[in-house]
Amino acid sequence: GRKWTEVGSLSPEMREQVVLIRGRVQTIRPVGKKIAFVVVRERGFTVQCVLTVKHELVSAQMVKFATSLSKESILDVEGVVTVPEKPITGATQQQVEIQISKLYCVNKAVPTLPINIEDASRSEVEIEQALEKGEQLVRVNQDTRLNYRILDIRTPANQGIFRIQCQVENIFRQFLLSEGFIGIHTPKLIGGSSEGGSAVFKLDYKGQPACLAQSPQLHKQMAICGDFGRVFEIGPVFRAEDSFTHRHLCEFTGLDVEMEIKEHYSEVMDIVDRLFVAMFDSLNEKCKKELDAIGRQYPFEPLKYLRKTLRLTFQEGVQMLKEAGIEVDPFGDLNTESERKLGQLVAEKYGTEFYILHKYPLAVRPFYTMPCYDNPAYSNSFDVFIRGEEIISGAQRVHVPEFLAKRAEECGIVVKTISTYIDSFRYGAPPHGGFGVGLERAVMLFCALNNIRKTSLFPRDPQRIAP
Ligand code: ATP
Ligand code: AMO
Repeated sequence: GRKWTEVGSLSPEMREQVVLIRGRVQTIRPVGKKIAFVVVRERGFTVQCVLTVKHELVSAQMVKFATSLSKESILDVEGVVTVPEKPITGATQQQVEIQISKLYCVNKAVPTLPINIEDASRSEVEIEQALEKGEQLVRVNQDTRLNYRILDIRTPANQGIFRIQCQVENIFRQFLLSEGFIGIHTPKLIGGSSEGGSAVFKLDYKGQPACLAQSPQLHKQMAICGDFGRVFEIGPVFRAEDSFTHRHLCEFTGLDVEMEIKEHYSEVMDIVDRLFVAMFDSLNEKCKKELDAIGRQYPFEPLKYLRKTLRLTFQEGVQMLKEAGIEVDPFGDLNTESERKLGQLVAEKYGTEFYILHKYPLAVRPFYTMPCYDNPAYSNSFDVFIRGEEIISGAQRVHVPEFLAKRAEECGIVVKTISTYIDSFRYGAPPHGGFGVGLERAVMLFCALNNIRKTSLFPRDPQRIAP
C-alpha cells in the first residue's frame, strides 16, 4: 500500500517531502482560471493545498474540476510540502502547504449542506466579529447541530471532546485495574428500580414488569457479595428524567466503582481522590491538542485542583454558605444554586474547583446508604463537585440484610422487587462502598462546557430520541 500522512501530523520539518493525504474539502478558493486553493480537513485538522498550472504539475482542466467540488467531499491529494513565508493563523491549520500534483475525488457530498462546518466551528467572539464585518454567516443552533450530528461532530472542538471522553474512560479503567479492581458487566434489564424514585423507563419483559437499569447499583454490590473484592463497570445508565436541564440526559454512560471497606468509608474517597488527580494530570499532559481545539471554540480556564483532594463535611459546607449569607436546611439537600455558590466559596478559600463533600444528611440519600455510626441523622456518603456541579455520588452501603430491608421500606421501595438483592446479604456480606460518575458530566465540567448534550455523541433527553 501507499504511505499516507495524517493532516494533523504535517509539520514544517516535512518540507520538500511528497505526501499523500485523504481529507474533506473545507473550502475552495479559485484565483482566476489557473490557481485554486483547497483547504483540506482531516479529523479537525486542516491544511491549505495549492493547485497551480505554473509548475506544470497540473492542468487548467484540473483547476476547473477542483473548483466544481462540493464542500465536505472526500479527496485524495498528493503533493510536495512547502512552508509559506507568512505564518498561517487559522485555528487548527497546519503550518505548511501542499503543492498539489495529483488530486482525486473519492466521494462527493451533496452541494447544499445543513451545517457549514466552518461556521459551526467558530467561537462566540469570532461570530460577533464576523457579523460586525458584515460577513455572511449562519449561527448554528443546538437543535440543528444535534439533528445533523454527524456533520456537527466534524468540527475541531467536537473531535477534541470525544477524544477527551475516550481518555477519561481509558484512565478510569487503567487506574482501577492497577489498583486490583476487576471490570464487570451487570444487566440493564432489571425487575425494579435500583435508585428509587420515578425516573425509570418501564417495559414489558415477556409478560413480566421490568425496567431499564437506573444504575448498576444493586448488581455491583452483589458482585462484592460474590467475593470480587473490588469491581468497576463502564456502561449505559437509563433515567426517565422529566426536566429538561443542561446536565441531565435520559441515557448516559456510568463509570461505577464498588469495593470492600476495611475500616472506614474514607477508603472509597481515597480512590476517588487518586483516580481523579491521575485523570486530570493525564488529560492535561496527553490531550493538549484536544483541549486546545475545544478551548478555541469554547474558551475555558484549566481546572484548578489540589494534589490531595479537599474534603469538607456537609455541615462545614452549610456553615460556609451561612457565613456568606445563604441559609440552607442542614438536613436537606443542596439545590443547584447553593451547590454552585459553595463551589465558588470553596474555590476562593481553598484554591480548588474539585472537592469532596461528605457526611450528607441520611434523609436525602438512597435507601442503601449507611447511616453514620455516631449520628444516624447523617450518613457515610459523599458527592464530588467540579466547578460547583455534581459529578459523583458515593457512599458506604448497608450490608446487614434486615436493616437494608427496613431502610428500603422506609424509603418507599417495594421490597419484593429487590428481594434477590436483599437476600444476597444473608450469606455473609463484607462492609463495602462505592461511587458512580457520569462520564458526560465529567467531560462537560472538566472543559467548563455549558451543556451535557455537547459531550454525548448522540444525546437522549426528554425530547430527543433521534438521530
Ligand atoms: P443525583 O442523581 O445524585 O441526584 P443529580 O445531579 O441528577 O444527581 P438531582 O438529585 O437530580 O441530582 O438534583 C440535585 C439537586 O439539583 C436537587 O436538589 C435539585 O434542587 C436540583 N435540581 C435537579 N433538577 C433540577 C432542575 N431541573 N432544575 C433546577 N434544579 C434542579
Ligand atoms: P447518582 O444518581 O448520583 O448516583 O448518579 C451518579 C452520577 O451519574 C451522573 N448522572 C447523570 N448524568 C447525566 N444525566 C443524568 N440524568 C444523570 N443522573 C446522574 C452524575 C451523578 O453524580 N448508584 C449511585 C452511585 C453510587 O452510589 O455508587 C447513583 O446512581 O454525574
